[in-house]
Amino acid sequence: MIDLRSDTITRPTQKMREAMFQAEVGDDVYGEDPTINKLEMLAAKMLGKEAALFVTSGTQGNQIAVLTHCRQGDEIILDEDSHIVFYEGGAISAFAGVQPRTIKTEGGFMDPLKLKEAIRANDIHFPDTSLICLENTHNRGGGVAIPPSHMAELYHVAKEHNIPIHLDGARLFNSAVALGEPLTAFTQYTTTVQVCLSKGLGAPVGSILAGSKEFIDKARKWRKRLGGGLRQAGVLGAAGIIALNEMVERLAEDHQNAKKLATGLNKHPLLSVVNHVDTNIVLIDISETGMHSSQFIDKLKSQDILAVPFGPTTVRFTTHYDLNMEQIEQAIDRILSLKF
Ligand code: TLP
Repeated sequence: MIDLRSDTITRPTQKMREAMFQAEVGDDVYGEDPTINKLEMLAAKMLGKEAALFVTSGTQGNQIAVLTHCRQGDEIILDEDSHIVFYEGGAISAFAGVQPRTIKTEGGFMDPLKLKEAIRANDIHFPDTSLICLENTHNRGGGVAIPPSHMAELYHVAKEHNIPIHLDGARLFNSAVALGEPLTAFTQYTTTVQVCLSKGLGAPVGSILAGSKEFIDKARKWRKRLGGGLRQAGVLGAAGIIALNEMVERLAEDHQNAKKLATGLNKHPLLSVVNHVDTNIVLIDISETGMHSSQFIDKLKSQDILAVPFGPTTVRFTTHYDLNMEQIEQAIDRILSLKF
């Protein structure tokens, strides 16, 4: 099976498994897990923030960020196609009780003017705008790497209105590698950031939420309230340390594989790649086949290829370190031979 559904399917490397086996641990709710403490310090340093918190997932990291930044009844501004709006089960409304004010972006690039216009004035009728959420890379935009210069423009609008920015950086490492920029080039324009260890970096579980020490102290309490206070979490943290220290640069291979896949799939007369392949995501439009994406995915499955639907006529393929160039070539050959 050639599994191109997501980079979340990667399994921990041998080195991660050994580090997990040998991890020094303690009770992290008491702040006594040395491996988690080391991971959080390392992550904070890499992200250029004062402090960091290990959380169970990207979704939990984003939700804790919203809970910590906002109060019930506040409004938060975000892209209508952002993961937080599209894929988190309405959690911002269910848990934080905030109202989303969504903006249509150009493939993940939020127009600073539209952002400015969406910020509420001080009026008794209006909710308070208490947070702006950005996403980089942008998943539904096709893994687009948003350059720091664009983030700077949005940051200046936010700063003018004294509104914090939370970055859903589930795949921020992909942007950093694709654009050849350090992580801090992006995070300098954020108040808080969430990054996933369990996507392209290959750790089995976990994300990092980073920000000021004061913010992370409050976030730690939210994590506990949500039942995310783990005990001997160093078993997981040990894999996270390897993810941060050893798995970032190799993302370039995934990006190369995605470009190869895109070039290959474009040769099919009925398929067309619709995104600019900056990182590890390829989106194809299948409307010319006359199929719905779920039928197309079943057809792929019969050829031992897995992908995910991204709309009625759009399908997503994601490359990752559990797939090598040879498997990408096999996937291309099999897809090019499909008849509709
Ligand atoms: N995205 C998953 C699915 O949920 C769609 C995927 O396969 O791409 N932010 C972004 C931008 C994400 O893409 C994801 C996961 C998350 C947050 C949530 O991370 P987890 O799955 O750890 O909760």
